[in-house]
Amino acid sequence: MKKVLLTGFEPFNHEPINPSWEVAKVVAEQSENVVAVQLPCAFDRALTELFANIEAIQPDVVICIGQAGGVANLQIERVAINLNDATIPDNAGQQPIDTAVVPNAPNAYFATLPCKAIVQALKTAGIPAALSLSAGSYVCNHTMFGLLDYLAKNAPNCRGGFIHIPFLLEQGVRHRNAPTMALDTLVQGIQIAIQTTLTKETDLHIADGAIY
Ligand code: PCA
Repeated sequence: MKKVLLTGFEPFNHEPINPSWEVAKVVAEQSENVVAVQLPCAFDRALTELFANIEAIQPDVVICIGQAGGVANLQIERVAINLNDATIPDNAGQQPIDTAVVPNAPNAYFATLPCKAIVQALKTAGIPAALSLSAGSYVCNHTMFGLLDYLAKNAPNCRGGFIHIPFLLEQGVRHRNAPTMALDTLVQGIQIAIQTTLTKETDLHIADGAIY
């Protein structure tokens, strides 16, 4: 059975919860091949803890999840860039500006998940989803870039990527007019992303009639 490492982040920026961790926990509880790990929202430790868990668990797939307050879809990230440019400090007080995630590494990596097939599967299930071409330049992009660089150099058969998710319903009470999504929908969405990854080695294309 293929092993999946699913990560979520601790809360940041004055939020009491982070939906990415709430979702990762439940998905792992419900599937025997999924291990959930909480990452700190901190530039340095997010990657050291991610790499230690990849070494311990030896997963076939790594999917990291993060909160993107203000989005209305599950955003399947296609690209990570080699740039840290934080507009707020992380939970350790670090605020890197215009630095590299990994010095002397490529400028960008593409996710190795079947991103378009995931979007199509989510939309078919009635869950709002979109491809995204930027994971930002904060801790999530940092984590995605570090993950893809690590996998390219150390575990080329392991596939990896990142999914940004909206606020949970309960966070909406603190953010007037911000889109929110129910926990059950997000859990189902991440389960679909995992299943699609495990069943599709290659991605879909518009020529296959894909909807994305
Ligand atoms: N979202 C932040 C970092 C942690 C999280 O859940 C981001 O989008 O960079």
